[in-house]
Amino acid sequence: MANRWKNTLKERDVTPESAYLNRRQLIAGAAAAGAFGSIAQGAKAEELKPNKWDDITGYCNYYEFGTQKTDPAKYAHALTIKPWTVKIDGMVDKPGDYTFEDIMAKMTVEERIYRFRCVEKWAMVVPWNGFELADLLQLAGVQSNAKYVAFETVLRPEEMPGVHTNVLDWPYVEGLRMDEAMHPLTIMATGIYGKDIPKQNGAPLRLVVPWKFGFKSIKSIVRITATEHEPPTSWSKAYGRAYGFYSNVNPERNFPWSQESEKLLGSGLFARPQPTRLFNGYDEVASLYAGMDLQKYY
Ligand SMILES: Nc1nc2c(c(=O)[nH]1)N[C@H]1C(S)=C(S)[C@@H](COP(=O)(O)O)O[C@H]1N2
Ligand SMILES: [Mo]
Repeated sequence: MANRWKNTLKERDVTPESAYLNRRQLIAGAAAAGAFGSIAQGAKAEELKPNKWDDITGYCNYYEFGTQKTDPAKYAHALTIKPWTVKIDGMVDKPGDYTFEDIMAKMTVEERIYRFRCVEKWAMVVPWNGFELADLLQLAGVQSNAKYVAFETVLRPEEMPGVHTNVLDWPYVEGLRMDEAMHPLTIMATGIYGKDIPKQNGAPLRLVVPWKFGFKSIKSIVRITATEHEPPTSWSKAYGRAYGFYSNVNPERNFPWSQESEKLLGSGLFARPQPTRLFNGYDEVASLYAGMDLQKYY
């Protein structure tokens, strides 16, 4: 739906070519100007060549539709996404059921080309369309003493063949610390390549946090709760020793397996793995974790 909305803009439209091509200048410039934080793109734009549509939409993790990579593309068509409402509650001044249309009428959709890294060691580059989560939280009047944000995926057993197994506790839940949620790199994606986001990728709206392992980027969100306490997350409930609340991309993580390298999707069976980068290359988030032991807070 992304491009149907009149306030849709592309990064290219608002950013001079030279700035678009240079992340560091862009971020530094944005900080200096104090105004253009929303166009910050992160991780070396000049190197980012998006993966093909078929790779992005055909190789998915969405366990509600099955655990095979091709299951979501096969079964997610059954998901009803109209009408869609997101309940925003907890520590907000304007709690309520927000329809997808209400939200989209108020948000500015941009294109964000981001690296995306799954804990399974595959990576891809996705041209998302979406809006900053911070804008939605502000729309709901998030209160200044809220410390975390919790998210929940829709749960519809009649439409989701995978939820009849207990591979995870349903519904799928995730969470962010408030400063992570408010960071300009954190978006709610509603499209890919300028088209509506496919159901297998989390239609009609899903979180994208490019510096964290992919499982933090929760799909098909129906509830967002501002809270004082760190919320439970599906993968830490399932296997907390491996998958903690933070789950920042980190080449030094070595449990349950080494995260030292990754392989770009579509690069071919015999392509060489490439080194994993701390925070998936989005160095600008490092300050969020200053003084934290990333081995302890994994
Ligand atoms: N609700 C829900 N969200 C989810 C998942 C899931 O199984 N259910 N899988 C996660 C994992 S492990 C990854 S890697 C990404 C995959 O997103 P993609 O299929 O769009 O590439 O979605 C994440 N969000
Ligand atoms: Mo993942």
